[in-house]
Amino acid sequence: MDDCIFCKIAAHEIPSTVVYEDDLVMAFDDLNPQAPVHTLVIPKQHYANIVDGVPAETLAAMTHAIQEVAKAKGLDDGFRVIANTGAAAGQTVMHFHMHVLGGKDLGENLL
Ligand code: DGP
Repeated sequence: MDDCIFCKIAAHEIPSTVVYEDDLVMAFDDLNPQAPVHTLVIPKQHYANIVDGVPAETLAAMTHAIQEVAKAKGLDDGFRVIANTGAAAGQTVMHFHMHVLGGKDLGENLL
């Protein structure tokens, strides 16, 4: 996708703080963190959201990346994973991503 900022991050055309990367996925720190740890996990291939036909292999790679983020960031006490899906849910970047949030007591806040 030519105009997609996360496609450009995945292709290293736009710089980001990479936490984990493999052939299928990338994890990088959010530009506007909502918690002490706020990392995004994306597929390198463009999918609009979690229900846009994402292959099982890619979903498994994203789960693995979440584990790697938790390890790298020391999220031993727990963390939250959120995938805003569609504009009404607050999705602003229409390239599937999962937020990994932690590093403080998140309580019952939604994000
Ligand atoms: P969402 O609202 O679920 O679509 O979250 C999009 C997130 O992406 C938001 O928390 C800010 C982050 N973001 C947007 N543009 C960039 C960028 O260029 N670099 C990084 N690292 N994060 C970005």
